[in-house]
Amino acid sequence: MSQLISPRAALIVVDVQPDFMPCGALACHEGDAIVPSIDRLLRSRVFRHVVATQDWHPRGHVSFASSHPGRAPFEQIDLYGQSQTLWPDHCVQGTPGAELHPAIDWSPLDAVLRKGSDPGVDSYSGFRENHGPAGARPSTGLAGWLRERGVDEVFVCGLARDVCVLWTAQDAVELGFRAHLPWDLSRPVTPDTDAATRVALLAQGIAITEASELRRE
Ligand code: VGL
Ligand code: ZN
Repeated sequence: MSQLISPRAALIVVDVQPDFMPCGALACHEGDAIVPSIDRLLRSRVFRHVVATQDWHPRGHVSFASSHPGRAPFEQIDLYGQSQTLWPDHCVQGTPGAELHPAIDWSPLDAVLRKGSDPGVDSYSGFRENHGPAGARPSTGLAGWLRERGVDEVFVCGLARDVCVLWTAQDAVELGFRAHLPWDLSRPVTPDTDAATRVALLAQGIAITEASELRRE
């Protein structure tokens, strides 16, 4: 099956950064496997609009276990009345692990959206921060940026499939975009979440596709 990509569709490449590679600070299972395919997809110019997100935390970020004495990575804490996973220190602003992956030619990118830079709030989704002062999650501005360019449909790939890719695709749908997730262009932090991720995506009408199906209209 082949999927024709409309000029109103955008590719969102989420957090393809060295710290999410298998030897990185917050390793994704087989995270390096998607790097050549994403490079090929960008070179193919199948998408008229391409955005990358970049996880970009200050030192001492609230999501780091090291910021909570006595806590270990992958534990959960209560933060603003919601559960927050604590992570190893990762994607610290200005460090090599936080760069956009150097093995990808990023020149087709139209924009890079940095997220997670508020010291006290995590931001998994490219569209909205995880928590807001009065409940509502503050926008990053990405939805407006896409809409002003006429985009009505997004394809979300990158890392991690069970965290930032999932949250970005879910927010896309909630904010009125049609959303697709090319499965082979993402990898999870925790592989045994894959079945639950598929269920969550399909329940929200997010189409699961494969990179080989993407063709220019
Ligand atoms: C991510 C955990 C913490 C991701 C970012 O990119 O999926 N996961 N920060
Ligand atoms: Zn992060």
